[in-house]
Amino acid sequence: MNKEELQALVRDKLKDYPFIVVSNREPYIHSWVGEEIRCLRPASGLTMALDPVMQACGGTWIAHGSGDADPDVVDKDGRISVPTEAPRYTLKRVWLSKKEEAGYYDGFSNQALWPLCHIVYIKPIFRQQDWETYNEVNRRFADAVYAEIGEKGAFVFIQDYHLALLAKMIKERCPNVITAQFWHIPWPNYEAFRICPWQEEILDGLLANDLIGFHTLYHCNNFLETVDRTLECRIEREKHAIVRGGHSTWVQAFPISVDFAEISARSGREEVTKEVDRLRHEYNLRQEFIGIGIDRLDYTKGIVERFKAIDLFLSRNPRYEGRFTFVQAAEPSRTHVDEYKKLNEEIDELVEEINWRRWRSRWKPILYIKEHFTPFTLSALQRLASFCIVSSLHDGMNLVAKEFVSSRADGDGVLILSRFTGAARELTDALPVNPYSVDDIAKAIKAAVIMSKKERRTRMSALRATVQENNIYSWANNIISEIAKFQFPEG
Ligand code: GDG
Repeated sequence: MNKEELQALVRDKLKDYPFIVVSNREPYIHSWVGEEIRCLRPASGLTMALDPVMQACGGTWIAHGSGDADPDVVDKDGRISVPTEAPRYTLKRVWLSKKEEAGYYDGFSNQALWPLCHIVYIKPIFRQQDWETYNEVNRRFADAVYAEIGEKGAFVFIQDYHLALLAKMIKERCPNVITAQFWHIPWPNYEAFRICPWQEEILDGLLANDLIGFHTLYHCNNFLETVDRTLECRIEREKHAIVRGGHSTWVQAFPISVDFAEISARSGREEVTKEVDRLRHEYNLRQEFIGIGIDRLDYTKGIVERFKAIDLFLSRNPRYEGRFTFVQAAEPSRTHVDEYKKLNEEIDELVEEINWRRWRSRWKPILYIKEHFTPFTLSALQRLASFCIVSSLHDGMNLVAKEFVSSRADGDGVLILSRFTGAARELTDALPVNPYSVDDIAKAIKAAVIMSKKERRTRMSALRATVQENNIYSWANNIISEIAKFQFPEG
């Protein structure tokens, strides 16, 4: 499936119904840099995945306007056409106060739901005030959807855990919509989820959807089990449906992906070749082996374990000292949340300690760069790498793994991949690791650097075929084809 085929499908299946995407994070952020306004793409798996779909389908994307220049570039209704250089769809921004952001985003979304759904042994924090703000902000998004479609028929595609109550709120006011929600993070088992004091309200909100999607069948089954043990309802397992109060919600797995064709083509462009040269020169990346990691700075991504493994690998294999550098691109994330501040400090100290102990002349084992990169720089990093480590302790999918594979049009490079990512279920030609075992990751690094060119190429070719086949357009196609089976109410 490609972009054009998806466009044809949307024209055919959704006909004249508006296509609305709603998410917390916006796909383009406008910021002031001195006297100039710059537009940047956030480091977010969700927006990276959905932007090509929206570019293909058109429609309206409603999201929180988080950039300091966002209000300066929109019309009176908060709208702007994006991408600005070649507009394909409308971005409508919802404005939130600092207090709302603190309670809904930093608070309930990222200190309660995020650690609740990722089993990495960080205790969720449930504050009554955060929950109330989360409700209010979901209501603000519902108002924005209503302002956009009124009582007309429409297809509303809700994203993620920030908006668990939205479908119910929308349906109370917009009876002619069909809603689908994609949950981008894992859904834990019932035992884990039931500690949430508002578990029933969250499930009640989600079940207003006609369709709920997760990355894997395992997450779907966890969800069905949670609903079955929490609410009065009927589960039709063979149909993967939940029937409650006469309404059915279908629950299905749709493994998300990336724009393989675009990323693959980008990696061969002249700009990327120049960027590879610049990086080599600027950071003195002339070693025989370059490993890379690209992540939001998040405790679920297993960055600490990765660095300890690099240290262990060098202790066991001292002949690689000076011949190997690991480049970690880490974009700071959720910086107001205490757990993230702690992680930031922990990683800074760890890198400092490892590099201090091992440096020689101009060489250090870890090059830790904490900044936002452009997609071109990310492509360049991916191209110059001998291997990429994705060591998430728990991850819904992980797009970095799929982006690395897509960018290796040269057919080389090794992917070391945590077993606890959704991606590990599809990318079976990667080197699998248990990220809790530093020893396991260190052995995988060794395996990557000694792997023969023939084996690297065989594995990479299989990985590329998988991502090429199940790309982001196939993902959108699968969801939209399911939606099209519902009868759109007359509006
Ligand atoms: C959630 C789920 C699921 C990173 N640094 C920069 C940058 N990035 C981009 C990467 C990638 C994205 O951010 C991160 O995506 P992931 O999938 O790895 O992780 P989450 O953000 O946690 O995403 C995840 C995803 O949703 C989609 O459903 O896969 O499991 O947790 O695209 O390349 N992008 C730019 N500069 C950076 O410095 N431009």
